[in-house]
Amino acid sequence: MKLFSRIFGFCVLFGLSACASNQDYSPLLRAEPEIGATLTRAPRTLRLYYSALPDVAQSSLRLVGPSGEHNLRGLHTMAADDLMIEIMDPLQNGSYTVEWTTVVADDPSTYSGSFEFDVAVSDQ
Ligand SMILES: [Cu+2]
Repeated sequence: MKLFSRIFGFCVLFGLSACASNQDYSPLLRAEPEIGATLTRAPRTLRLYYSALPDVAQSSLRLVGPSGEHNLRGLHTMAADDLMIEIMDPLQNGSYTVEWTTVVADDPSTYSGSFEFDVAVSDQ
């Protein structure tokens, strides 16, 4: 709510339409795999940590790699302000993009974003 009132104040000052299309705030704090990391072992799960507890029912994750979109299963929270999901098919070497959408705590906004990591397993 503190954040909401700050954004609201900003909107009143600079105009609602400009503010609505220019939302720089992201509740994503960090992730496993780490944002921008190069991994020498392929990950089996994705875990994203937010500034408050995500609503799983209003959240989604996608993982897109060199061979397209991967199958993910069982989106849940470990109740540590996180979202977690299992990667069903093995990841080959290459660059991967995680796309996320979520709603956190009692903040009415839907947030989304993406980040990348690389897989570089030496025996592949
Ligand atoms: Cu879990």
